[in-house]
Amino acid sequence: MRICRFATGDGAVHLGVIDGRHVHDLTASGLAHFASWTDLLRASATTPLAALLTEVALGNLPIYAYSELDRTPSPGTAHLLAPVDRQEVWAAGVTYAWSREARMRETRTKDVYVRVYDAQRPELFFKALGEKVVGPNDWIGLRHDSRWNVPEPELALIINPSLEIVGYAAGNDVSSRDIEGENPLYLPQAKIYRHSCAIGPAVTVAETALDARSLTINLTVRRAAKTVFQGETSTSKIHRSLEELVTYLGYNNDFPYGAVLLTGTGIVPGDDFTLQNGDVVEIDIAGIGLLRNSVRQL
Ligand code: DO4
Ligand code: MG
Repeated sequence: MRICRFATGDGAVHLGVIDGRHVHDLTASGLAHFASWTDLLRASATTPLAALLTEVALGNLPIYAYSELDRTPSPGTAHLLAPVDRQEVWAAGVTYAWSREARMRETRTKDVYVRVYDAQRPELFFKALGEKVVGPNDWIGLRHDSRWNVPEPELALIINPSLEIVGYAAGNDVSSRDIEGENPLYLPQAKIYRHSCAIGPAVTVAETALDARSLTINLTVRRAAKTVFQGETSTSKIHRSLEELVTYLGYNNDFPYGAVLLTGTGIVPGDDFTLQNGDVVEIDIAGIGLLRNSVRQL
């Protein structure tokens, strides 16, 4: 069971449930919990998402072809949006051995990465305000002051205000490796800037998803129709439990609109690879969906 957020042709934002090649417009039902993504996440704190979705009579709702929504965002046309509105997006780091090895090569301060991988407390950092997250088919940006940029394909946990994991999506924690590598204190600049976070294409409801700890994640980067990078990992390689990451996120913190937590990258392209203007990045998580974004040099 998958839920998407989309813009209608007149610019309104609606929620929809994906049913094969079609999307039923949940917001058109007039039910208060389908008015916005925040409303739905809040409602899921008392009634499970799957129950909220089965209560609605889909046959009476306006219907869109998924292919009609799955296209480059442009004003005046209906298109998919990131499944995020007011939620803060946080990210975990160095949760896979591949990420730990890559950080140690790029940095002059190697021990911080070794220590955090095995420490009791995970690395968690703020990534984006919900309103700044880009969705499927939008562009992701490359900082003008960086020469070494990579996509980071990550399983995104969709969390409600009660800190329950209610869904999953694909996320891209786009990062500047040279800025982070110069000094770990530069991490926010390596991670947070215009169009540095993409999430989508939709949310798979947790109760109906496959086991989140055995999902295959594929990353493909295309350049002028050629594949210039392809890599694969599995969420089974995450060095911590998903619940542990969420528990630390929630310590002494409140998320009244819910939150998103990216769970770290398990795929890092070779050290001679950097994204370029015009590349296309695809993150495909089996059973969750394919997030495709073009790349733009800022
Ligand atoms: O430690 C810096 C960030 C690492 C990260 O974003 C990741 O492992 O995914
Ligand atoms: Mg990351």
